[in-house]
Amino acid sequence: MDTFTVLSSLAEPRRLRRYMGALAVALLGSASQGALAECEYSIDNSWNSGFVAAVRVTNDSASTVDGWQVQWQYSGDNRITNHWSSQISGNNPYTAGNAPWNGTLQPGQSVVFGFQGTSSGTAEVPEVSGALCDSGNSSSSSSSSSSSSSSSSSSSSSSSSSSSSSSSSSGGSTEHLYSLAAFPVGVAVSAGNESRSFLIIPEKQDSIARHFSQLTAGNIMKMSYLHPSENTYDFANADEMVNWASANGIGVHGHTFIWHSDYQVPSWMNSYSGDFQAMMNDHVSTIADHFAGRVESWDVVNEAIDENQSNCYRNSLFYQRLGSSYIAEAFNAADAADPNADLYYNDYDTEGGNSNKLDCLLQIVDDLQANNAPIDGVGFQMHVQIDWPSTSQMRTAFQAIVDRGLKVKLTELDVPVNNPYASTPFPQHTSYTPEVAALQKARYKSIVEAYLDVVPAHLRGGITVWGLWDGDSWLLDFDERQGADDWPLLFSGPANGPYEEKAALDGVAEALTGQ
Ligand code: 9MR
Repeated sequence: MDTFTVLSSLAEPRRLRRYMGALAVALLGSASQGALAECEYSIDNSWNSGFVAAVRVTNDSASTVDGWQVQWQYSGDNRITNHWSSQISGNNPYTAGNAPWNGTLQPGQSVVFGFQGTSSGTAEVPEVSGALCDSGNSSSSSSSSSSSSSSSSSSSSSSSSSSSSSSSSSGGSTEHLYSLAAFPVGVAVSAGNESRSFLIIPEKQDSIARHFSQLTAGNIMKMSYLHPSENTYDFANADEMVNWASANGIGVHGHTFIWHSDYQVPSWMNSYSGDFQAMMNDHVSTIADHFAGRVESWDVVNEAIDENQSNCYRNSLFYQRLGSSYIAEAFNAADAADPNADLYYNDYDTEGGNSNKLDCLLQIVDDLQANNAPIDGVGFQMHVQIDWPSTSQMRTAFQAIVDRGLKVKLTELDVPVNNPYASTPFPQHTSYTPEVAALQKARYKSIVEAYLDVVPAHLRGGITVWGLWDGDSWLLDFDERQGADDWPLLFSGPANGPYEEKAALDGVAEALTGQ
């Protein structure tokens, strides 16, 4: 068995965080040999008119299962309105079958699928039945599941990934990216009322559930979304996203409590005339408290640096009202409300190419540590170019944070193939050819290699790409890119080529498996 196959069979979602799974499930897997097969229904969240629930199906037989189906019926008025990671038919009773990508279960593997529904008060926990499900009596009935095991070839082909994909623009040989890492592998998503919300696009849900272990809201957990007026917090959209993640065994990184950006500071805050410090602390702690236990890490303060100011601090609303101490105050407020979340300072252009900005970052981090602010790590956004900065500059930047005993998280990685700041005419590439794909794959790979080389395992906060599909990338609308097309992410589509996994994804996988 190659490394990939071992890891992927160990790290299937089990309602544990997926990357913890890479280590912890190794133990669970061996301990559960011979245990009864399980089809387990659990409620993730419920309120007076609805619920979010999940079913976990485990293959405890000795054979590979190729396709699964389970049924259940509510005795009361619970009804399903929305589902993900399975194909559901019927209307009480319900039948759920595998999605195209999660039908194969190796011995010991689990799959989790989720759904949302309505109720008039009580979220029921019905019995789930199916060929794989043990009825609960003595001998394991799971052997029946092996009936469909004939095509058990499944995942091992993934080990062959690398070289061939480098000559093609598409990838597709990686089964579960997240299973290759013992840290979060994340993706930023549109959600809530955004037009490309993953919650209304099943293909997005499939790719996310298949490859990622953490979500960041690209927008809907920013200040103006969560705190639209002084006395109003609006958590509905964010809760829907967080519930989906939780039902799929996926973690959430929160972005962000404090950000100067005009787009995101709610207008009422700009004109606030009361005690600004108390108001800011209340903002941070109310949000941290609401998501405590469901959001595992936060960008506490985003983009506070202006490297052109002699003291490094951006002249933001928060700096104007409170001076530089607002950063430590925000960390303290977050920590008091949710002591278990990892707390990050997050910024762009700090990954080495701009040495003034890196110097400012280190000054701010040193200041926070000198003041005993509860900072756990630094987020490097990583909106890099295909040829800038060099990976040796990145290594220097990551090392400086490691030297301070802090976690390093790559929070917003994307790699456009055209560089508007290069000396060659822009855009350098007008189509996404296999050669360009190979260049981009190599760049993604070398960035992940630099991360793994420099950051020791206990300080790896994870790697998140800033968007799922090329056509959704913020870069396409970024003024400085003058409307030029680009292909910066790990998946093509929807308007930007057919929807498929790209060679860039294989580049990440190769780095994670040391190929
Ligand atoms: O990708 C985000 C884009 O959709 C928003 O319009 C924009 C303003 O809210 O923010 C973008 O995300 C930014 C992130 O929050 C902070 N780092 C830079 C990201 C790209 O601009």
